[in-house]
Amino acid sequence: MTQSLLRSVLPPQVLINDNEYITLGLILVLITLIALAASFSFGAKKNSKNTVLITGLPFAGKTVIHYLINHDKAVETVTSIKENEADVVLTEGKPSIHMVDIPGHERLRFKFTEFMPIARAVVFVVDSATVSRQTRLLAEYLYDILSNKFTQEERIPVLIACNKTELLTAFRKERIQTALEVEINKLRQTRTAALDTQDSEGNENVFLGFEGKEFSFQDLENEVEFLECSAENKDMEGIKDWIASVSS
Ligand SMILES: Nc1nc2c(ncn2[C@@H]2O[C@H](COP(=O)(O)OP(=O)(O)O)[C@@H](O)[C@H]2O)c(=O)[nH]1
Ligand SMILES: [Mg+2]
Repeated sequence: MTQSLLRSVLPPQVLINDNEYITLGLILVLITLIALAASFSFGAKKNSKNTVLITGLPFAGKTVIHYLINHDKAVETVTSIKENEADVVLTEGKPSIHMVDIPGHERLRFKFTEFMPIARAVVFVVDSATVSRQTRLLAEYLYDILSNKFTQEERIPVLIACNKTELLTAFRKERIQTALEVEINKLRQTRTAALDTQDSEGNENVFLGFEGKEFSFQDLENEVEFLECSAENKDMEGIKDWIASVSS
């Protein structure tokens, strides 16, 4: 059966030693080698993931931060409906980093999930002056990022950039951290109590932190760091250093 099939598809000149079995064997070896080579190059690609996502609620300052890092100048911004992307070399002689500014509008927020497979790190920008009014929304968005399959499996580091610190009404990062921990602690109960164990994006509903213990960012397996910055004062060194440190 195999013999006649091979003979019918292959011209006689291709048959090695005029033997279908040797020919078939060699074809299989060749396919295996190609598959191995492909999986190796895929592995290399995975290790060299260089995309950093800039996420956060609308008006947090994502687009200004994106432009400051990529062009060293502030820009007038409009409510973004599409993600801005750019490549930037943060450390001389090091490979460039691909930065994506994900729009924070409710309808578009889940865009970040499309980029998670290629994400090296996530920067979550917070407006330090409006935290008390947005704690719930912030915690919900952050919960989605932290419980994302890729964040969990690949321990993607997350920087919480507390922006607009030059405003007198801005909360310090410690206060923002505590407010978010308290809110995520509440969210954990409702999310895991839901009968449906999958969210709208098909991600498993994950319990963040340890059961029976108040939620703390320290209990997560991936690194979560808090940092203060002000795009208004063009103070971006902390964010740049953090991105460079998790990308090398
Ligand atoms: N006071 C102050 N305003 C800022 C700062 N960063 C951004 N903004 C302003 O916040 C608004 C929203 O910024 P934008 O980058 O468009 O936010 P996005 O929606 O997260 O992309 C704009 O008016 C910015 O000028 C900051 O550090 N301090
Ligand atoms: Mg924007």
